[in-house]
Amino acid sequence: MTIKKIDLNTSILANNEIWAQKNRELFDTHGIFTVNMMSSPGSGKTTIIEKSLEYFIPHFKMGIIVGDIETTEDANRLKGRGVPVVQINTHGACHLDARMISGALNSFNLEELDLLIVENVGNLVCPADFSFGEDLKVAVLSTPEGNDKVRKYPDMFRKSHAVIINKIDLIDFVDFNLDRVERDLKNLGSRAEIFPMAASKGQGVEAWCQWLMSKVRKAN
Ligand SMILES: Nc1nc2c(ncn2[C@@H]2O[C@H](COP(=O)(O)OP(=O)(O)OP(=O)(O)O)[C@@H](O)[C@H]2O)c(=O)[nH]1
Ligand SMILES: [Mg+2]
Repeated sequence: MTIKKIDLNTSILANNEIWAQKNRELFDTHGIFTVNMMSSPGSGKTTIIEKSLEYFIPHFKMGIIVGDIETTEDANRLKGRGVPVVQINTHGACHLDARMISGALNSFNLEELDLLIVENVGNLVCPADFSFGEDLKVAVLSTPEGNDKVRKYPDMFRKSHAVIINKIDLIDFVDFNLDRVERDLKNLGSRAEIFPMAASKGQGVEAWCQWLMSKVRKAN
């Protein structure tokens, strides 16, 4: 009997790419701009989305998908603002994949969407590998996580079009050096826009929102 060896990683990613392509076609057909927001657990993704809504809502018909292993806590925080929110629970998986997003899209009226923000599961590794057909990847790094993360988890940062440095209000209390992080990003060949932010205080939120809104407008 011959033994067939399957490269599981390659085959999983190739399958994800097929679903991502299907999503991409849907996004293009309906003119939907999509953002994949990624970070470690607790860096501030949901807070950033909460605070960004006031800037986006007057300009775009928005939708939000939030990914977590369990609970609907993030969706509960985001609902009630007139924006449809869908919570995906992965029940153990450490990232969202394109097929999950495809399933969640059934809960939206795609004709009614210009901007879809996806908050990925908190994890600095796997979400970077699983695109869902998005236009932009955004990485969030918060100051208490330490300034070695770009060097230790390069893939997510290398692939991201923007990096939000959140919890900048805590920078004097933690060992974090913004210049070092900017240098590390350059060393990776990153050309990401960098947005220092204190999302919970609303600081730096407008600059990031203006940047994203210009990207959405350029794409249309
Ligand atoms: N000091 C400070 N705290 C913040 C800031 N932004 C968010 N937080 C707090 O950080 C904690 C985590 O924020 P979340 O927005 O839930 O983080 P998240 O990335 O969505 O977390 P997961 O969905 O679990 O991965 C909350 O207690 C926030 O209030 C900030 O700029 N400064
Ligand atoms: Mg969250």
